[in-house]
Amino acid sequence: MNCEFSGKISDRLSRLAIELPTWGFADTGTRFGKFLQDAAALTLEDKLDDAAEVHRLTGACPSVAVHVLWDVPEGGARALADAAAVRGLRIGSINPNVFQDQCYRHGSVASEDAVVRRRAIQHLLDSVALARAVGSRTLALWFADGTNYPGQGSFVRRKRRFMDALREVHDALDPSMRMLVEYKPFEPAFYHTDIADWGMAAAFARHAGPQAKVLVDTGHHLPGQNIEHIVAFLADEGALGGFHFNDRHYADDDLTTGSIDPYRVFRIFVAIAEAERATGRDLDIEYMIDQSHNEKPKIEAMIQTVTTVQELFAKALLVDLEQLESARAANDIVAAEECLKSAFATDVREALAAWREARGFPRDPLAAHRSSGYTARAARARLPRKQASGGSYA
Ligand code: AFD
Ligand code: MN
Ligand code: MN
Repeated sequence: MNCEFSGKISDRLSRLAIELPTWGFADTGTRFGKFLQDAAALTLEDKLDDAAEVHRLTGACPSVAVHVLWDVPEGGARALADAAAVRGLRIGSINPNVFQDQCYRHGSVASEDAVVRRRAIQHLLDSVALARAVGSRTLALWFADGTNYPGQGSFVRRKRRFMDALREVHDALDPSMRMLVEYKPFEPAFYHTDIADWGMAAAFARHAGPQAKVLVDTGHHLPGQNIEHIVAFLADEGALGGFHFNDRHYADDDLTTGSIDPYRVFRIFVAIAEAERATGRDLDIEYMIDQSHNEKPKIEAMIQTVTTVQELFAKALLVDLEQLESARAANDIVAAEECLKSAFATDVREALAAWREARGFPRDPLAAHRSSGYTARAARARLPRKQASGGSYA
């Protein structure tokens, strides 16, 4: 079943900004190793060039998430903001790194070592200053803190350290800023993670202050969890800050969004559509991609993700919410379910292609990229630099 977008859907789609992560353009891997791609981004400029290519072809990705220790150039914040602006982009969420340095072996803000805790909090405060300097309003906080063995740590003492640290960081935010507290049930810690689920993240956010919200990473749920229920609950609480989109078959697999279970992403967007209908306005949340493209060409994977998010969001906007409410009121389960199934079954690709064309973008961004020769040019330009840098590229 094909469709045409109403003005309302077309307008709402044009307000769906999808943030790209710098780390999605660089060589990544698993703990078992990295497989290098000739065209993978090496430098911040490479990453921003690649993000600009995705935005050029989709028009939906004006901002780029950065990781503080991986992306901030020598010239600091000004150079970072300028490097984005010159490519028609802006810096989006600031992601501190309090998980990779040796001192964080036994945790960051939850560490038993007060010096380590202080260093981690200072890095978070420096990240707030960086956000201020580049004009970002969002601090995206993910912590690897946790333990690997029973008895290793005091759950409560660690909880209180997090509450103190997040409160201190929250109080350093400018009024326009927000901190998004991300949760993850396991990995790299395998016995407990200090911010393990949405409830803990919501409690930490509530304790930190009104500018703290919850960041829902779609890959950070144990099998069987109902993510759309979590999203609806957090949105109704005013506690939803945004998403890290990816897909998973087993755990935090960071596969491309909608590649495994598009119906799950669609149901999340139906929860968003219902929340926006209830409030009469767009939810003020960040739609961010957080994926590792270990096998797929990175820009192709990113474009696939953006167009899939647009498709599923458009399908969710097709759900007749009035009809759904009537079916619910009548306990007509089948009719209610059919409201979702018929919207999900609608092929929106032609309508999306026309919508893109009307806004001056390629009807098929992926095909446009694949025929552009961009990746081959990037590989020619970057491979010599990689080989010159030695290491695993040699
Ligand atoms: C890893 C973590 C988490 C975090 C991301 C970017 O699991 O999702 O948001 O890295 O730092 O995927
Ligand atoms: Mn994430
Ligand atoms: Mn993750």
